[in-house]
Formats: sequence, C-alpha cells, structure tokens
Amino acid sequence: VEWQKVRDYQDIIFEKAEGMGKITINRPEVRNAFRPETLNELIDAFTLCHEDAEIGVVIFTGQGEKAFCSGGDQRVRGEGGYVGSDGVPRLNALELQKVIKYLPKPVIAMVAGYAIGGGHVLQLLCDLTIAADNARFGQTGPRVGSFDAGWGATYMARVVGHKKAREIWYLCRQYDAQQALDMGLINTVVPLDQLEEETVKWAQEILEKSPIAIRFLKSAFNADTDGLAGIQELAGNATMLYYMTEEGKEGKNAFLEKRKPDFSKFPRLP
Ligand code: 1HA
Repeated sequence: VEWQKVRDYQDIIFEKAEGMGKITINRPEVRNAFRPETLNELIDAFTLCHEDAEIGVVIFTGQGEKAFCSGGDQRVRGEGGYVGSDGVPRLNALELQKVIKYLPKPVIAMVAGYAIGGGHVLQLLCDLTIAADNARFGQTGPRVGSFDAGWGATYMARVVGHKKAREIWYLCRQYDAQQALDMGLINTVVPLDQLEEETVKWAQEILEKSPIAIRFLKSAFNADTDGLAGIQELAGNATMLYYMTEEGKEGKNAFLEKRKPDFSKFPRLP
C-alpha cells in the first residue's frame, strides 16, 4: 500500500490510501505512551477520518515492533490528570475512546508488542484487533495507581466475560497473543512480518461490503452497551437514511413550497 501523509503532527503519523486511514502513535522511545498532546492529535486525526467520505476503515497502530501503546505517559502524570504543555491536567484518553467508538466506520487495532494500561483499553474499544505473535496485553492500573472504571472495565466484561475481566484488572498480569485470542480479546494472531499485510486484507474485505450496512451494525453493537447515548447514535443513522428517501424529502419540499405535505403515496408496510 502506498500510504500518503494527510497532515503533519508531532506525536502521531496520519496517512491514507485506498479507502483506508492509518493512524500511528509515534513515540516508540516510551513504548508509544500518550501525553495530552498525543491524544489531541489522535482525536484530530480520527475526526478527520470520520469526516472523510473516502475513508471506510481506519487502522490504528503504534510505531515499531515493541509496542502498540503503553497507556498514559507516567512522566507527565500530575495531580488530576496528565499535564500538557498548557500546564492543565487532563484525562483526554476518555475523549479519544468516545471518538473511536462513535466513528461510523470500523477501526482496526494493529498490535505489535505491548498494548498495556490505557493503551490496552484503546485496543479493546477498536472494532477488531489483529495482533502479531509478539503482542502482549494487560492492564496495570491497580499497580501504578490508576483505573479505568468506565468502558475499560465494563466493556471489557462484555467482551471477555466478568470472570476474565475481573482477573485482568485485579491481578494486572500480562497475556500473550494466543491467550488473548483464546479469551476473545482479539480477532487473530499472525507472524510479526505479516502484520500489516493481514490487517490491510481484513480492511479490504470490509471495504467490499455495503457502507450503510456496516455503519448500522457498528451503531447497533454500540447501542447494546451504551444506553441512550447508543440509541442516539443508532437513531442518527436512521435519520440519515430517512433523509435519503422520497418520503423524507416530501416533508422538506412541502415546507419549502409552502404547501401541505402529501404522505398518502407512501406505503404503511407491515
Ligand atoms: O489508567 C489510565 C486512565 C484512567 C482513566 C482515565 C484516563 C486514563 C489514561 C491513562 C491511563 C493509563 O494508561 S494507566 C497505565 C499506565 N501505563 C503503564 O503502567 C505501563 C508502564 N509501562 C510498562 O509497564 C512497561 O514499560 C511495558 C510493559 C509497556 C514495556 O516494558 P519493556 O519492554 O520492558 O520496556 P521498559 O524498559 O519498561 O520501557 C522502555 C522505556 O519506555 C522506558 O524508558 P527509559 O528507561 O528507556 O528511559 C520506560 O520508562 C518508558 N515507558 C514505558 N511505558 C511508559 C514509559 N514512560 C512513560 N509512561 C509509560 N506508560
């Protein structure tokens, strides 16, 4: 794939090609730990993927072979959150989680090496995860003085079941790629040198499918776990589809033409 750079960033790389976006955390010297600036750049790039009608699937990864992401950069952890260059403590990893979850296109985590802590929660929230055989997964919060009791805990329990999720969080062990696959935490394991090739293959298979079908399925999977916020998203997609119908257009046209709408021609199907 001939990746083309989309925009210049400091902590990440954002490229696209052939209907795919590719977002890479580029801080390999700290195992791709994120600081507030990294998260702001990720939110920006994922938002561009949301807006870009040419992109149908996003691949999310980390630079190098040692890590996908090791979570929050502990060197800038201050009182009340991670402190950026503006001096303000933030927990904007939670904002990024929302952006990934509500992006109406599949996001595939491509994991080589460690997906740990807040970095592990990010891979958890991606639609699919393709892992290299050197990948290692786990939470560290209760060991390093943190926890993600939001989706990090509750959605994990939906994915791997309560017993496994509680084990992962209470013991803070690491799991290799095969163990992660066996517990349903990821989708497949491939040799490290085939990681991108395999991930792109999965992305291309999705891109052959109906975009609206995929979009509704993603929002339905979200709606199941996200209460009214999930329904809001599912309903937004229904509205989009309704606007594309003649019935939906009749209401708008009648208003603009200052006449009574005539919905009589539209069937009330069983
Ligand atoms: O819990 C949350 C949140 C909760 C609510 C809301 C928002 C949240 C946002 C974030 C988080 C968190 O992410 S908490 C969890 C934070 N992360 C960790 O506890 C992982 C820390 N790192 C490790 O356990 C290990 O480094 C590793 C298993 C990922 C890799 O081990 P390895 O291969 O033995 O490398 P290591 O030598 O440990 O690390 C290489 C370099 O990267 C070291 O720097 P150096 O000594 O070369 O100068 C190391 O300090 C640095 N590094 C690794 N991870 C981090 C890091 N530096 C800062 N922050 C890191 N997370």
